[in-house]
Amino acid sequence: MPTNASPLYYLAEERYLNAETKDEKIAALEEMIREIPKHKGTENVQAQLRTKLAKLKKQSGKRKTSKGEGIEKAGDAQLCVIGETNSGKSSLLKYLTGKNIRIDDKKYTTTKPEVAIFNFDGAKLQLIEIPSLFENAHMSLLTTCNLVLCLYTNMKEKKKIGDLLKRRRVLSKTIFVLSKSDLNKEKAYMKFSVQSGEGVEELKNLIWRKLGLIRIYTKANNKIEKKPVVLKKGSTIKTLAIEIHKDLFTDFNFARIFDNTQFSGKRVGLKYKLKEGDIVEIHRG
Ligand SMILES: Nc1nc2c(ncn2[C@@H]2O[C@H](COP(=O)(O)OP(=O)(O)OP(=O)(O)O)[C@@H](O)[C@H]2O)c(=O)[nH]1
Ligand SMILES: [Mg+2]
Repeated sequence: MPTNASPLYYLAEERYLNAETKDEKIAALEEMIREIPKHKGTENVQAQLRTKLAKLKKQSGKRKTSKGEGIEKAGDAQLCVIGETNSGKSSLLKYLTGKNIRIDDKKYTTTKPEVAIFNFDGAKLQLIEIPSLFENAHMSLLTTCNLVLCLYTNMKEKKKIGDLLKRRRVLSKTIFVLSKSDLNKEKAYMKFSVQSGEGVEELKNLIWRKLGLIRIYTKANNKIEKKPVVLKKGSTIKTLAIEIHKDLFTDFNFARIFDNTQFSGKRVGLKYKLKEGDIVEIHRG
């Protein structure tokens, strides 16, 4: 396991391990190589990853790397927003991120991927609107992103985009959401409206749960850091210590966990499994 790897590295690694096709494996490996911290300690792992990638590419006859339209990953996770034209993709991006994006009831207003960062209680989620022309170059972003949000306003749209996502093998990381619920009285598991605000909080929470990430707050000198460290669900104190600074791991003595249970303040070791919202104070030896 590489030291100081970001949550995105682990998500890519998980995708690599669960990949069913060579193309998915290649995309996941490319991401692992992008995300792995570049220092001496990881040189061996980097070399192993590159060898695996070269072998896979040779087998699948592909040499060119897909750079996802040159959009650099940023933040703690990357989400693609897809849907038929006029389904309200830009409106959702604007609502969540505040970015001034062109919104219009004319068809195909967005022709290039729109990128904006959504700050979700300290976690930074990169949102990308996929233009509804569904060009291959844009659709390749679906493979490497962490989550796909599929907006639809009726069942016909849901079926059409659902089929596209199935062919791209990204259904398992897709959330289907009925948009414009102020106009649309159709029943849906998840629906929202940027007009009335209905369902937006529920949608944010669902996104967070589906990403499988947790926010951990560090405490030092009696002060709780406002900005959380974002980790993969199931991470331990060890992952946290390495993520903050490798010295914290090598000098580790014990940690204290502050939470809303009766055990708040208890001492724990490196193997302790963290949970969403934990406040952690690390003590060096
Ligand atoms: N009533 C209502 N109108 C909405 C809502 N969301 C978006 N709209 C309207 O729907 C139209 C299309 O919205 P956009 O956000 O531009 O849709 P889009 O999916 O980005 O469309 P393209 O980029 O053109 O493919 C605009 O006129 C929006 O004002 C909503 O929640 N309620
Ligand atoms: Mg748009």
